[in-house]
Amino acid sequence: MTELILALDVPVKREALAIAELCAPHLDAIKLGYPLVLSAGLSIARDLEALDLPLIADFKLADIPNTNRLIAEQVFDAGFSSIICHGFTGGDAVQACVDAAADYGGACFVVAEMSHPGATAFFHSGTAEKIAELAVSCGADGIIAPATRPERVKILRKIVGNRKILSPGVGAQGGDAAAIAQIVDGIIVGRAIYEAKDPVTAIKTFSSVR
Ligand code: OMP
Repeated sequence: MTELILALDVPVKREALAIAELCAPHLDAIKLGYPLVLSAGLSIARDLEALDLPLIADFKLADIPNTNRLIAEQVFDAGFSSIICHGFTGGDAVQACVDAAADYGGACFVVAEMSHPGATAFFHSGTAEKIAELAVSCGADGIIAPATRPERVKILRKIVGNRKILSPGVGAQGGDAAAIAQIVDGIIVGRAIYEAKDPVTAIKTFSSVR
């Protein structure tokens, strides 16, 4: 079954914890990034520990290898189980993230192509394909690919084989959950859940298609 991952981009700690607790029984993982961690700190991972869900750190690491490793180590030390990094930085920078993840028994996902409209300016013309190849050659656990462009995900799937594809862009960004759930390993959903009047009912609409 396709995993359901909540993007917890709620910048008020108290509200984020309440939504996470409410949604946790219906989720496979929670993804946290700058909006929440900049306001609540990395220790938010410990606050969410009791929910017993994998926590994905979405800082889209995009630095030199040494800096990527230093950031990744802090993230894993804080209790996260996966990191997301960019791939356009090249093989050595991605390898630093993959190696750091491996040292902690964690996972590393590489952004191959982004989901927003502007992403086509740089990720198309073969770039996403090259990044997906890089993710495979570095031994990454998988890639991030856009739910807003299932036809592109199919192309990237041919490159990454059975490595995981996690896909954001359903709901608020217009991607069709039912269509994308057939071809990826996990869908990442934020606003369509945490901004819903009833987040659990919203989750159930996503759960029903996977
Ligand atoms: P919603 O658009 O609210 O569902 O949130 C989507 C989540 O996925 C946000 O946390 C984004 O930062 C993230 N995301 C994308 O939307 N597009 C991408 O191409 C990559 C990501 C990501 O790496 O998670």
